[in-house]
Amino acid sequence: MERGLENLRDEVFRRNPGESEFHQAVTEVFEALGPVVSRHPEYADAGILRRMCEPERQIIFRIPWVDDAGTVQINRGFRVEFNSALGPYKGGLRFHPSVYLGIIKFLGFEQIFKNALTGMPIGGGKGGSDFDPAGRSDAEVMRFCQSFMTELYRHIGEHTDVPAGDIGVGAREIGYLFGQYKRITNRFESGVLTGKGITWGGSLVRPEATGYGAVMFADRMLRTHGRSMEGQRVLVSGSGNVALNAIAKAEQLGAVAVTASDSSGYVVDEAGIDLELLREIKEARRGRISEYAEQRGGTARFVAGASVWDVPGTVAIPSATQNELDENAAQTLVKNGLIAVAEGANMPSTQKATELFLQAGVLFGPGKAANAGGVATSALEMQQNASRDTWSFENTHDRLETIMTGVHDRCLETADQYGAPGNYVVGANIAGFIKVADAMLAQGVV
Ligand code: NDP
Ligand code: 2IT
Repeated sequence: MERGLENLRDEVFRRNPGESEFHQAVTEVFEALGPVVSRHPEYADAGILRRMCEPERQIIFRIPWVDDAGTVQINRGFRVEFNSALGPYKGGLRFHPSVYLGIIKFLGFEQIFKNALTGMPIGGGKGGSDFDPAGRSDAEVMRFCQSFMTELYRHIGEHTDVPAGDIGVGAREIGYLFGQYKRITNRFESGVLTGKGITWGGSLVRPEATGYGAVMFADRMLRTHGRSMEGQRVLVSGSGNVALNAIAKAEQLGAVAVTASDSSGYVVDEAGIDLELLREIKEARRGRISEYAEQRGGTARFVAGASVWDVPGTVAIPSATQNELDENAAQTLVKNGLIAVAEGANMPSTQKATELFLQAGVLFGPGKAANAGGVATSALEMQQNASRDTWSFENTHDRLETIMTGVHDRCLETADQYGAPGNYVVGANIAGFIKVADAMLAQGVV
């Protein structure tokens, strides 16, 4: 790493002790920026990167609520408004027991560059809570969401900060959050949240967009090498929003997706995942992945507590969570003939795993590029809300495809310009950084 960047990274580590995921996300960006700082001293002079690493605003709050047994529960809520150089803060909310400030800051930091890469007018932010929705009734989830929004509403708005979903936050939660926002403010302000239901301001294709986009990105990468998704054997991790829709798009493009997972283990289905069955179990019933193997019979088996990356495949779409794919897993995948990775999740590959993929010549699409289809379609939802319009599935899908192609090409061109041909990690980080940096330069020291 370049000397000035190393000093700055150390300063960021000192100012944000114990936030290992945030440190990891910052390190990845800094590793890529060497050629930029030497070519553009004006960025350092204006303190651009130092300002980028310090969120514009961080909100931490208490969320009291009463469970079905009548017991008072206390959770902690977060919203980190990281950077508004390109537009209102934009990024999801995560409800998971592992959430603390370091997770929200890593996600918010990634979001700045991801959102810039989409070409849409959106800044970067992220939020969430250590609330665990697993095993909670709908009524408990509703009371929790209402309490969460009772604080959050004063910080957000269609021109200020626009949250959406992430792990543990889907259509149900966005509905309860929107209802409470509307009640408190007495405004039907559709553009304040994205991922809404289709009859009250949501966009077609938003539910599918992240998984679809990640597979489109993989297809684009493969095409630069005269291949495509057709005929690929695809490994998907997770079985939530991103994973299910990655499996769907892989199948549409003529690939066979053979795996899915959750925190209890994975299933492998040699005949290809039966998406209808998996959706019924995971979406309709909020069940566990093991039930898939029980109900599918013959071709499928469930492996408890093991890594999905032990299964051989040619394309991997990690779609569960951060650091789910480590160096050992990467080694196994390469040995088994992997040719491409498109990260559906945020930072699913450890730094060592990423290096190993790049050294082995695996086509590697980092999350901030490959999973940008979700937030990009959120921006399309905001456009529809602002114009009080609703677009057809086909039109919105075409827009998503054009955006993903644009993200892909921008990464490749930038990697070329900065002496790292074919390296999407370098391309994504530099392209995202420059767009935000130039806007910050123009807007002065704020
Ligand atoms: P969901 O809550 O719908 O699904 C999450 C899936 O990942 C579940 O199968 C869950 O299993 C698994 N998972 C979560 N945490 C862990 C863990 N610590 N260990 C093992 N498995 C885990 O979330 P999404 O599909 O929306 O999000 C998945 C990833 O994609 C996240 O990294 C998110 O940040 C990223 N992402 C999401 C976008 C979106 O639009 N939703 C956009 C861009 C990125 P279990 O149920 O057992 O916990
Ligand atoms: O990580 C992400 O990009 C998301 N969870 C989606 C954010 C959004 O605002 O749609």
